[in-house]
Parts: sequence; structure tokens; C-alpha cells
Amino acid sequence: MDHPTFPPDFLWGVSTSAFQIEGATAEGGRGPSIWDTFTATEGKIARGEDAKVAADHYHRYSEDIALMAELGVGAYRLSIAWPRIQPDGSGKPNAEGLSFYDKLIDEVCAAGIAPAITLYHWDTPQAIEDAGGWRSRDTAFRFAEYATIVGEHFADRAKLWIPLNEPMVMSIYGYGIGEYAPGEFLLLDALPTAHHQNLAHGLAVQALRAAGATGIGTANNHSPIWPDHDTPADRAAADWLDALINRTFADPMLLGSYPGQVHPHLPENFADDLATIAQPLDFYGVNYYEPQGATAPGEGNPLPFELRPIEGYPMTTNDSPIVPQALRELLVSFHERYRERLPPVQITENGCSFADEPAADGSVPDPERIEFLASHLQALREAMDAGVDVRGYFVWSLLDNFEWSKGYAPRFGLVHVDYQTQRRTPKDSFAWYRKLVRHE
Ligand code: GCO
Repeated sequence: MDHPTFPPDFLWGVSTSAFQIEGATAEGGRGPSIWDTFTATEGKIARGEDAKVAADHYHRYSEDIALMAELGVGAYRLSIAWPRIQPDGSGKPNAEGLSFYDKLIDEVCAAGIAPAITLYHWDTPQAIEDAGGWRSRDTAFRFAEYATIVGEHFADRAKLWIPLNEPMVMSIYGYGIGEYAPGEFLLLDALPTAHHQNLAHGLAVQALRAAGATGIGTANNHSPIWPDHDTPADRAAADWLDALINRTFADPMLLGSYPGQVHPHLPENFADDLATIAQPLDFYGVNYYEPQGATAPGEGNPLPFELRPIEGYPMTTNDSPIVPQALRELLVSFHERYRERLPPVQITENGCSFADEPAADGSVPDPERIEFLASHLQALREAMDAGVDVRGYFVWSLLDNFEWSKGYAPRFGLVHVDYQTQRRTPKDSFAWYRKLVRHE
């Protein structure tokens, strides 16, 4: 499968997150997170699965770094688990937690790979949640203290920094509809959690800069929103959904404002925080998976929109429609909306899940993933040709891992993980991506 060409200094990477691959949830002084609580709650995770072992990356990181070195990637996006650094979410750092990430990050650097550190990938320390979590403005300040500890410790080694991964998913899936931890069902009353995460983002950018960090950006999940029919009602619903999942996060960070639709649902004093949130960024990270559909709400629906499945496209096993051209549409729309306020873009996540069954000869054919990656890179190239300044691309994910409430069934890795034996097997897409990264 051919692929388009990219600039020689284009940054190729892979992404993972702590809770989804590390395991060792009770080792190294780590405290409990909301995801430990959520996975221990009956009925929340498919097949009752949990992440106590996951891909055992905590013990096997050397093997995984060797796989990245074999790929030849320029960067590795990992997340640092807040509950490993501050088991209760505040106070003195846990030396064992810092030591684990020192060893991991030093080995990544020794392999000639640049670390891209996400400070927070949803694993809120349970003690912070017990004190209100993202419903509480105070959490933004606890997060900034955590950012100072990690920034001061790793600023000498990290190439890129992402304060929070996908605050939209935490707000909507975690607090709005409860599909993810902490499992609240607040609907639009969840919007203060979006604002407090945006404030945490701004405070963390300030803390990282004070610690001497450079290369600071975001990793926001964005989707083009398509109205079900081209009618005023469906277009209004789509505009509301676009305001909620895209602009409630991008606008404060890039424009220093919120879309009007959400103002009534934000904390009263939100405007006081806009200057703090709109910190200048060195890059804007976009996680892209799929477009979303919206239609006018039916009778009795408390929301101003209804989600509408996008039909007529091939699907992944994670129920995502495969629509590469929507990535181009998204990036061009960002370029037009934010213009000179949009810093250089990194695609901090793009990937897909399929069954990825090992073949009799021990290989793991995954032609659908090769097609997915090639077609999305083609769309990315077209967005760049249309003027969007994209500097890098990170595949989600290096390894098969714990896919949140869906457990281990969705396999996103370039590398297959046998969860019984922890054996790693590079899939066919691994060799395909290796060739692309090495310009072979
Ligand atoms: C996300 C998260 C990842 C997911 C991936 C596949 O974007 O939702 O960053 O943790 O595992 O996107 O759904």
C-alpha cells in the first residue's frame, strides 16, 4: 500500500497512555485512581475486565522501547500517571513514581526517541475525585502543582508536552453520560468540568514554562459534525454539538472565548479565567478518529441535539466509521476558523481497532489498519497541501491495550499483545509503518 510523502523533518510517533498499558496498579507507591474504582464497579467494564495487569508495560517497558526503536519513530507519546507521582493527588512526590518514569524516559532517550509527555490521561487520583474532581475549581490548582513537579523533573528530556488528554471525553463521557470514570450523569451540568479542565490546562502551561519546558501543546479530540439532513433544525443541532465537543475546548485555548451556546452552563466567573486558559502554545495536538452526526432532538430530549450514527462507511470494531476525508475537512476548517491563532498542528492520535487474529504461521495480518493509516495520511497530506501546517503524526497505538469501558476486545496496536502470555507480535502494519517512517 503506497503512501504520500512528507517533509524530511516530519515527526513520526506512536501514542499510549499509562492506565491502558502499564498495569502494576498497586506497585511502586501508586495510589488509586478513578479508573481503578470504575473497573472495580460491577457492570462498568465489558466482561468485568480491569487494568491491573493490562500490557504489563510497567515491567516490560524495555521490550516495548526496543519495538519503537525497531520502528524508527522520532517520538513516543506516553502519559505519566498522576497517582504514581502524587498518590493522593497533592503534596510531596512519590520517589518510586518519579524513579519509574526516570528509567522509562531515559531509556526512550537512549534509543534516540524523543519523549512526548501527557501529564494526564484520565487517571485522576481517587482522593482528588473524592474532593470534587473536575467539578471543583480547586482541582485545577492541584493539577498545576502536579505539573510543576513533573515539569521540573523532566523538562530536560521531553520534546513535547500535553497537559491534558481529551478534556472533552472526560467531561462528556465521564461526567455527562457516565460511560467512563467517574461515572456521573450530569448531562449539560457537566460543563463546569470542561471549564475547570481548561483552567487546569492554562495553569499547567504556565507551570511547565516556569519549569523551563518547551514544546507545549494539547491533545484535543475533534470531529467534524455532520447534520443528518440539510435542514435548519438539523444544522442548529449540529452547530450545538460542534460547540460542545470542539469549540468548548479549542476556542478558550486559541481565541480566549467560549461559544455562546455553552455560556449559561459554565461557572458564573468563567470569563475571569479566559486569559489564563489562552496561554500561547507551541503546537495544537489533534486526536482524530471519526466524524459525528447530529439531528434535531426528539420530544422530551433534554439535550439540544441528538447523535446520529454516520452510515455508509466501513466500520472499525470500535464502532467508528472510517472516513479519512473528514480528517482533511476538520483540519481545513480549523485553519480557516483559527487562522494565525492556530499554532503548528501535531496529530497526537489517529488509529483504529480490528480483530487482528494471529495467523497459523504466527504473523498478525491487519490489512484494514494499513488501509486506514494510508488513507488518513493521504487526507493529512491533502490538508497540508491546502495550507495546514502539520508537523507530526502519532499512531494510536504502539500496543494493543485496555480500551476503557470496552476492555481488551478492541485492538488498536501496531503490535499484538497476547494478554495470557504478554507476548508481543508486530502486526503487518508495524512493518508498513516502519518503512514509511524510515523513508524506505
Ligand atoms: C481517546 C483516548 C485513547 C483511546 C483511543 C481509542 O482518544 O479516546 O486518547 O485512550 O484508547 O482514542 O478509542
